[in-house]
Amino acid sequence: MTIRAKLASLAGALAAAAITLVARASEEGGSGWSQLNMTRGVTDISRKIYDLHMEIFWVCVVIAVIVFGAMIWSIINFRKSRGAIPDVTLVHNTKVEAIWTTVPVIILIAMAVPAAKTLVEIEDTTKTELTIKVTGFQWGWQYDYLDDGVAYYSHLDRKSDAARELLSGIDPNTVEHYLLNVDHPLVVPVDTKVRLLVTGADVIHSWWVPDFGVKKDAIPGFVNEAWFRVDANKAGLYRGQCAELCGRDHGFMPIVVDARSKADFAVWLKAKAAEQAAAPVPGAAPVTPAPAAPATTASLSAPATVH
Ligand SMILES: [Cu+2]
Repeated sequence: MTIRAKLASLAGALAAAAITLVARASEEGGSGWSQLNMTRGVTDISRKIYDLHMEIFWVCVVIAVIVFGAMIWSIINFRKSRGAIPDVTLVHNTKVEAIWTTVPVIILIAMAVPAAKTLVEIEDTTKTELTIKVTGFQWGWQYDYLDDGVAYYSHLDRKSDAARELLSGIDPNTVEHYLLNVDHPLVVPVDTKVRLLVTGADVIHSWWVPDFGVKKDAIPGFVNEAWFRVDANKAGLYRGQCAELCGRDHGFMPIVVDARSKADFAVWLKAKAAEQAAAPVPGAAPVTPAPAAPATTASLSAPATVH
């Protein structure tokens, strides 16, 4: 096989692989390319992260086209078989070296400024309205509504758990949201700045929900902060997974967030607090007395914790 034939067959194989990937992505819903890309998400921050990602992606594309274009053009036009003679005027040429040092520096600064701005916003956990402690453990999550006396565990749902057993005989394709469903989702209100205090009970885990643009390591002995504010009109279920290899069942500790309207959330929180006051969950945080005033939308929108 000549080199040319080998290259042709390699290019053919790559193109076929790319087509399969896009076709498969389109089957799974949404258009092909949007499935291959990051999600735009349902928070202001997730959209900013997405826009930043696209901006820098296009910078990379332009650089790649210019650099690879010049390279390929030079390789073809100045090949030895055409009798090309090396031009050494550019070797150790101060002017050229100054240009190809300055231009990348300018490009890097131009990219660093918007990236830093978004990063600062991501880290800004001031003026939060609800604080939830998230503890990752082998293998699940514990959610602790610090100001409301509500705490519970969130595990892989039973259907996925039964199907994933070795020789279970259950076809995973028949299980809805296989390995992406939990028994007790994290319930949060929309249009509310929710602060998460993320920690680990045993090894390092990572709380990751792509639609919120949140991925935070849960490290034993450390408390990491993260926050999100789900768009007011985007109530619904959002799924994520542990994103830090944490042991045998790392793949079996999904995350589900149930974003509800402020009123629905207030009702849920009150009911859950009453339920837990009646029968405290073993291992859960001590229950604080329920507030005298009923939890209303108004009391929710007022900042519970201001820093
Ligand atoms: Cu984990």
